[in-house]
Amino acid sequence: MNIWDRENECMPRSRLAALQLERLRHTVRYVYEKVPYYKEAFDKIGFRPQHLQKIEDLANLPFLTKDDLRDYYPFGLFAAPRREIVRLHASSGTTGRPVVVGYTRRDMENWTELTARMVTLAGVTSEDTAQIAFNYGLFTGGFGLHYGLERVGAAVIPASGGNTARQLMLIRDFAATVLIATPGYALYLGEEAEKQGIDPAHWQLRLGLFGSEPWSEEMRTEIEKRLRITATDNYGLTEMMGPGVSGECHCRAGMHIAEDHFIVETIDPETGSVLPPGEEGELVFTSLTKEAFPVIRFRTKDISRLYPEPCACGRTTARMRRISGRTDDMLIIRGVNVFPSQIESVLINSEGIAPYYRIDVHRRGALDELEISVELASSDLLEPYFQLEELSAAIQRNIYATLALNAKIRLVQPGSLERTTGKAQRVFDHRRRG
Ligand code: DLL
Repeated sequence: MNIWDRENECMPRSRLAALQLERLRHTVRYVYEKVPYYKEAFDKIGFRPQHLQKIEDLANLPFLTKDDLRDYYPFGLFAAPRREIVRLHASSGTTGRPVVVGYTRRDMENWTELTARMVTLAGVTSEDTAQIAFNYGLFTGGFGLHYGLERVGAAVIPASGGNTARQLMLIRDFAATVLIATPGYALYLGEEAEKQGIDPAHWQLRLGLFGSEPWSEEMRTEIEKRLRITATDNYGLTEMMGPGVSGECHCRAGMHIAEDHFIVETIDPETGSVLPPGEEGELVFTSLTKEAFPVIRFRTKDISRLYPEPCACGRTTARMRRISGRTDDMLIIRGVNVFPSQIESVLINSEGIAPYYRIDVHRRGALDELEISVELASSDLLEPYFQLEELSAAIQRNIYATLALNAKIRLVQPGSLERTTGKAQRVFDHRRRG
């Protein structure tokens, strides 16, 4: 088994903790000196960098939120001067200003190392040909993975996002062995291949590295079946650098976090208090080595849980469970907390429907209404009415069994729900204003 950086990925946890503390103390001093936002925030609570004596002291520091980042658009939180910045990226953001992040030369070097580590975790080697179907641009996915894959020695196909017919052609003609995409787009590629009568069994493709949006275990099985590959999960976010923050190894028992570069806490999203390891909560990240855009206690809104115990692969870095949803994706419907991923799991397990759906929530009078649009797998089913009735009743029963909620099920024609090449939007909450 290939480990990219044995020294840093397999060190005893006591040594890792010492390294984290040393780097954290440096980072706290660094931001206090270089970024007025942090100086002000620390001064407000009477905190001085020398007060940080142990890692747990981090819990005394204030959180950084996405709104804070937007307030300092574009460069207000940068710690390095312009002449040291060699790259800028930004997260698109669905509303308002994007979040802009910068990288020094050393940040770029670390990012490359961490994405190289992450693709090695998933099983990529210099023998592979890797097709990147993420957008190359301000989004971190394309460029981020590009450099890591190159460092590992894989042959990179920078296909970028979109143009599905060309993606399929490249996979076949350039004999790609690894596909890098969002899980939703990977599924769509499988669907298109089938439509065009292409059998992925004739491809060389063996491995997928998917991330950037939430997906379920059931979705993984579906992608593996359609594309005839092993599908792995990896996680990252622009604020922390992009992809390369964590990824699955061949054990596929959670994503290994690059803990020598980041400290992750899980907090109760309601109260903000730190939870013991193993409990589900919102992930909060602190960077330990970043120069241009260091970040202390960034609230991700992503829900997961940490596993600090060593993995069967030999790495000692803690793992995080797949993201079950985001705090801002969680719907409260008639008092019941609903994550779209729970609905996805039910749908993908149902026979006769395709793994595409759309969730709409309306308020009718005082009552919330949950409507789920689901695509039929094939148009053959459009014929017998009683079969459709039965199918939607079965889905409704299964949703009820999982969520204790009655949902209205709308069966729609194959191919009628929107496909995206990037991150998918599947939830539309019409109760929200603005
Ligand atoms: O999506 C970085 C990335 C690119 C990760 C390519 C992996 C692969 P942002 O656009 O800033 O950055 O979006 C970050 O996407 O807070 C999560 O909500 C979500 N996300 C990212 N990876 C996963 C994943 C990139 N594996 C936001 N599972 C994060 C679930 C994910 N959600």
